[in-house]
Amino acid sequence: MAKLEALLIDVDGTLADTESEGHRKAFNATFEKFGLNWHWDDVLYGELLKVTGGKERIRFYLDSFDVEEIAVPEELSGVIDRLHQSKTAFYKELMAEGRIPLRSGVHRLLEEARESGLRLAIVTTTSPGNVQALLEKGLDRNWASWFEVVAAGDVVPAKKPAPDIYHWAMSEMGISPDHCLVLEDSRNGLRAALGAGLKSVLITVNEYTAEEDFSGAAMVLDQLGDPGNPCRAIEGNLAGKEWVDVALLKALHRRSYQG
Ligand code: XBP
Ligand code: MG
Repeated sequence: MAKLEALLIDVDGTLADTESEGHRKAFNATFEKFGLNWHWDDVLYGELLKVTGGKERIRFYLDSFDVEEIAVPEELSGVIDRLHQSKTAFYKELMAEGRIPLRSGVHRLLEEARESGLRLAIVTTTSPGNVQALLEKGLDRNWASWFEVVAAGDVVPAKKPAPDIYHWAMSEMGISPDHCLVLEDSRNGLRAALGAGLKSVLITVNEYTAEEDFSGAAMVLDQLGDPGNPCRAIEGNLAGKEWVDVALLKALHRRSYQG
């Protein structure tokens, strides 16, 4: 039976609740800067989050809602790219203010995982610069040394729920799915992981994903938890545990691959 060797970790919604107060605000600041009468409120943004990738999300919005044409078809990609570059700049400014902390248990579990010798990788749809902006505040300036691989954004042609980004990360690490456990927050992330042959996926839901279908996940929790701030099992049995630690991850991984 394969041993747990690596954690493959999603970013937005998993490491931190970045979507509403981070990405969504950065998109709205960009629309205002470009003089567009678009505004993504929380409810609309929850719908738009069904599409991963900021550029893809803008195009989905254009295709799905009756909004003013912003460019002729042959120029649309270039305009979307410029909007997204501006959005990413705004997002980095918001992250630099350090107002979006890591979710409960994230820092503790990552430290424990490193100390126990587990290999760590970031596997995210967001842009690489956004990972740095979040983690140099949330962890420390040496945040990159915590992770063997940072698989992010456009490094693959198809974003989650496509499995590409998980395949890419495992290929870079030279590791097979049965030695890995995934931390995710969304059905898109779960589908991407399962599609890449990763059978051990721990979900921590958030405001946008709490009602999604997580069939196939090893366990679904409200958060990773900390001593004094217990997590709650939505699907699965914590057997009295009040926070996620490496021992629990190893038990989940064993159960996922016991067959
Ligand atoms: C979440 C996403 C990203 C962010 C926006 O990624 O889908 O698109 O919403 O970031 P994950 P960008 O949950 O995989 O971390 O605008 O840089 O795409
Ligand atoms: Mg996510």
